[in-house]
Amino acid sequence: MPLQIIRQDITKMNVDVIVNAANSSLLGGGGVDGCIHRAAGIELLEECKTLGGCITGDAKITGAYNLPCKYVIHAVGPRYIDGKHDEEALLRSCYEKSLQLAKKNKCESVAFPLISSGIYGYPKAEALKVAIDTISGFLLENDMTVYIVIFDKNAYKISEKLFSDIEEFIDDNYVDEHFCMYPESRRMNESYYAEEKCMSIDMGVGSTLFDDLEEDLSLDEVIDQIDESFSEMLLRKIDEKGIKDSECYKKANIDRKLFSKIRSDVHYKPSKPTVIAFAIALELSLDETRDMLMKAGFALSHSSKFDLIIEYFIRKGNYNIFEINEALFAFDQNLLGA
Ligand code: AR6
Repeated sequence: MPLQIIRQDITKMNVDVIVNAANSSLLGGGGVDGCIHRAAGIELLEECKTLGGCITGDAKITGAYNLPCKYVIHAVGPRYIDGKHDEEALLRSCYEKSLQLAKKNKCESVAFPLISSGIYGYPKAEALKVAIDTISGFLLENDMTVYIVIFDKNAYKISEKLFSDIEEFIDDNYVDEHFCMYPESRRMNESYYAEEKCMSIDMGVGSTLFDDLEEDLSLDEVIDQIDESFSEMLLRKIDEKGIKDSECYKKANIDRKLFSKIRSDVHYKPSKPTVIAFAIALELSLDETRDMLMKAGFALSHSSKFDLIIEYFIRKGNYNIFEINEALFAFDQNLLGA
């Protein structure tokens, strides 16, 4: 998955390069800067002393010494004043300059902390948005695996409004499902039957699918009637939407190698998050998404928070995979992508 949000101590990341949220002296400090210098050892400070500092919004690269990565990029984020002092542009510039430096040094994987969101006071949700926007823009043009490392999960939240909307949607639908478990209430709830019918088609386990097959066919003949596979459906949808393969897998946050595998193997068995990632990239409706999931043997269920969050976004017509991943992360769910 090209962009991942994870919870980790950045000094433990096994990537080509980690990014430090430094200050313009580049001579160390508190927060993640302190952690990185402590873990790297004194040689890092010695090298930093030779760099002559760095201006806000810019970045410089050094070796990584005792850290498991190969390099450290020291980016200097802005101090947050009131949002009217170029803070956003300077923060974007930190990510852009760092990614360009990583690319120039042939790094294939990079881990970022949420620059400026600690001692420098940038509101965490906004800092995360800037990080996601800038990195995903870069990934549309470049192949790289980028991690946003969130140290203290409780310290950041997606917007309160989005969080409570999703929570409400989950609550309402969990309640429906629970309510419908009892026969008397099932009779009162017609929408449940609509859903249940749909689910049995989705799962491919009800009688519905097999009703279409003639009873006197041999097993070979039945197997000959095999439906379009997941891979075939994906390629067909890409053609129908008139988009390029690369546009599709990048929007799906799926890397090129995995996409090539799927393209070349008509019977490729994807994971559920991979199918959903493609459904989101192709902006499929809920029915089309269910159809694509069924091709890979999956369904969308109201008994799963993950599924409900996906359904929430599709119903809202919001197909921004990075925003969906932010929400999944906030609700402790697996993220979309490979
Ligand atoms: N791994 C990942 N993220 C971390 C870690 C860690 N080990 N430790 C902290 N964070 P900050 P800034 C998160 O304050 O706001 C220094 O003194 C932290 O939760 O490190 O850019 C420099 O020398 C927060 O979300 O950096 C500068 O003077 C994020 O990293 C100044 O602080 C950034 O917090 C820079 O302030």
